[in-house]
Amino acid sequence: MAERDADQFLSGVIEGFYGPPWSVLEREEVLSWMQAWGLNTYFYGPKDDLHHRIFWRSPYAEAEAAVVGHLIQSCHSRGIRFIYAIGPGLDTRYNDSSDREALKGRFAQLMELGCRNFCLLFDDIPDRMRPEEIERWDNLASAQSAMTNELFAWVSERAPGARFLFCPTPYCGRMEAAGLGGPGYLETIGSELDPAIDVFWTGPEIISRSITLDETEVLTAKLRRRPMIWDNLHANDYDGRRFYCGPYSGRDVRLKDRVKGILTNPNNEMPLDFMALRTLAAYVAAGDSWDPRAAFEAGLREWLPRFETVHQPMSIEDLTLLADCYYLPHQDGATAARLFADIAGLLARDPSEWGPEAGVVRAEVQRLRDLCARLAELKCRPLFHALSRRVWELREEMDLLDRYIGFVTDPTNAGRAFHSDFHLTETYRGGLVPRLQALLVQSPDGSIRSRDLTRSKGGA
Ligand code: GDL
Repeated sequence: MAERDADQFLSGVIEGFYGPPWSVLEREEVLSWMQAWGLNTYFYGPKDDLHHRIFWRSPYAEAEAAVVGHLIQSCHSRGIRFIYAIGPGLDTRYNDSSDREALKGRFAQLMELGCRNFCLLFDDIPDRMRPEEIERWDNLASAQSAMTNELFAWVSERAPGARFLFCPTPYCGRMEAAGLGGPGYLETIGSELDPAIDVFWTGPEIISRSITLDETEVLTAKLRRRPMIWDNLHANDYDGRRFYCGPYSGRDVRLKDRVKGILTNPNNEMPLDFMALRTLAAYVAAGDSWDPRAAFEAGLREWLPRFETVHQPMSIEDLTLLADCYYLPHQDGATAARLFADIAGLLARDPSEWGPEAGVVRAEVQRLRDLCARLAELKCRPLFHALSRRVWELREEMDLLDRYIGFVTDPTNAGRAFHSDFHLTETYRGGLVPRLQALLVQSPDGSIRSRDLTRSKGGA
C-alpha cells in the first residue's frame, strides 16, 4: 500500500450490517466492482461474524482464518486497502489489561494473515461503565481513548503508517444531542484520542438524508480532526422489506474536502448494491458539480445488462421504474413518486367521479405488476433471489389495485363489496407483526400514539 497511507482519502465499502455476512463469492464481486470503479478501501466489520462482536476475544479457527486471509490477499492483489474491525464494547472491561491483551492477540492473528489496518468499534453498546472503571477513568470517552491509543501504539510499532479507526459510542448528531456517552464525550475524544486515529461519524442521524458542510465543520472542531464518514444511506438491515438503489445523494460534492473519507455500509443483499457503490464511486470521482439523478441514470445503463431475461427483455424504462420504487430511505424515485401520486389521487375520489384517467392509472399499475412478475425470468439468479421477496410484496399490491380499479369501474358491480380471492385475510398482510404495527400509529411529524387513543380523541 502507498507510503503515505495516512493521508489518503478513503473511499469504499463497509461490510458492517446486522445479518448474514457476505459469502466469499459476493465479496469477490464487490472487490471487482471497487477495483473497476476506483474505490480504495474494504472495511470488514459484519456485526454477525461472531468473532467481530460477541466472541471478540476468541481468535478465528483455522478454516475461518483461511477465509479472512483469502479476503485480505484478494484486496491487496487488487490494490484495495483492507481494514479489520473489532467491536469489543458489549462486555469489555476497560481497566482490565487481559482484555487489551486479548485484542492484541486478535490483531496479531490478523497481521499474520496480512492485515495492517484496524478499527475499534464502540457503536451500539451500553454507554455505562462499572464502578471501578468510573473511579479510574471518570468517563467513557477517556476509557475508550486510553484503550484505543494503546492498541494503536501496538499496531503502529508493527505496521508503521497503517490506518487506525475508531467508532465512538455516540456516532451521529441525534445520539450526541441525547447525551449518549456522557457530557462532553466528543470533546474528550478530540483531546485524548491520538490525533492520527480516524473517527467515524454517520451524520445527523444513523441513516442521514443529508450531511451538511456546516455540521461537519462543528464536528471537526470538537474532534480536532476531520471525521471519517460511515454512510448508512443505502443500509437496509433495519427493514428487510426494502432495499435502496437510488444514487448517492444529500452530500455536497465539497464534503469530500472536509472529511477523511467516505465508506458506505450498503444493502445486505450484495447483488442489490451495484447502484450504491457505482454512484458513490462516481461522486468520489466527480469534480465541482454533482447531479445525483444523472449519476443514477448513468449507473442504471451500466446495471441493465445484468437484467438479461430468458424471454421478454428488460428495457431501461423498466429498470428505471423498478429502481425508482426502491430508491432511497427518505425518497421515492421520480417515476415511482408519480405513480404513487396518480394512484393516491384516484383513490381519494369517489369512483363515481372517475373518468378515463382510471384506465390510465390501471395500465400503469398493470405494467409495474407485470414487470415484478418478469423478474423471475432473470438469468442472473443471485440477482433474482435478492429481489424476489421484496418485489413479491410490491407485485401483490399492484395486483390488488388492478383488481380493485377493474371492479369498481365495472357498472355491473354497483353496490357490491369488493373481495379478492388472491388477497385473503390472514395470508395477505397477515401475521403478528402487521397486527402489532397497526396498534401504534405514527404521524408525519414522527409522534407515535395508540391507534385506539387516536380514534377516541378524533371521535372516530
Ligand atoms: C448502525 C450500525 C450499523 C448498522 C446501521 C444500519 C453504525 C456505526 N452502526 O447503527 O452496523 O448496519 O446502523 O442499521 O452505523
